[in-house]
Amino acid sequence: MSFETAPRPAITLTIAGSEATGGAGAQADLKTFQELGVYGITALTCIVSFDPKDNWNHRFVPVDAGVIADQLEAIQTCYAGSLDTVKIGMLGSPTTISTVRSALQNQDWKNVVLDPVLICKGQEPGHALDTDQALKAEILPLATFVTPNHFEAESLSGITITSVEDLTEAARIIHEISGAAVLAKGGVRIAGPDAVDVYYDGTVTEILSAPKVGEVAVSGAGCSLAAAITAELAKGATPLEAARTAKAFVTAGIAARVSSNAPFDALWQGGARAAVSA
Ligand code: PXL
Repeated sequence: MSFETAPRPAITLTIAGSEATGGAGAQADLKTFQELGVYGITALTCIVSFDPKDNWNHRFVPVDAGVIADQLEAIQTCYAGSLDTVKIGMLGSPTTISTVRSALQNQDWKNVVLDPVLICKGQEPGHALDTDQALKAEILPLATFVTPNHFEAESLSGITITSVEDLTEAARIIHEISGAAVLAKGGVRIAGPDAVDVYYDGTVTEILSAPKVGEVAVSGAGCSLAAAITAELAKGATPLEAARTAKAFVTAGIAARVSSNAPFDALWQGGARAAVSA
């Protein structure tokens, strides 16, 4: 076996939280990166442990800002010159947001994919308005691609979304605010047989649609979608190609979802592989 001939994988960083049960967060990102053939790296921002004694609500512990800065220093020094693509997931506090912003500004990036996690399932809307404001002010302007879900698209655009037309308008508004390519996700939240997402990059509008698999959101779908976009961009895909590939990856992962003793299923990143080899 020759080790020299193996092509070097694209180096891809996720700045994200740990979700202990493995469905969402950094775990979902790394599994997605591995499935799509990029070399995954993580800087952990927080640890989320669902509470089975409290309706599976989130217990959230931030990682100390200095420790986040240390991780990013190690990563950015280790891969200086070869790391140009980053995904940003749950940050969770204004302190974490400014720490991450400083590190992002230490280098140039080709792709900054922001999954604007404003709220986790089970949290009350408005729980962390200061965090939401900081994310919009400090991280959104650095993003080249942003993937808001229904709630986040309403929050970022300021409009109410009940139809695909509304979702398209929200994608346009979020593009105007950020300058980024936008994939606004309707998921199961817009009525109808299909899970519809809208892509908009300032020029192209594309409706990405796949039949809904059940009516309940699956844990890890948003993280995996943004991670798949990140992996594809790191490999050189255009934003639209990345969005299409990611939608197919997530649709297959939802079809192959994993159930547990929690009241929600988790996406299985191996679903797309199983679909190809079946
Ligand atoms: O799905 C959003 C999300 C992102 N990151 C972490 C999470 C969650 C939701 O549970 O726990 C760490």
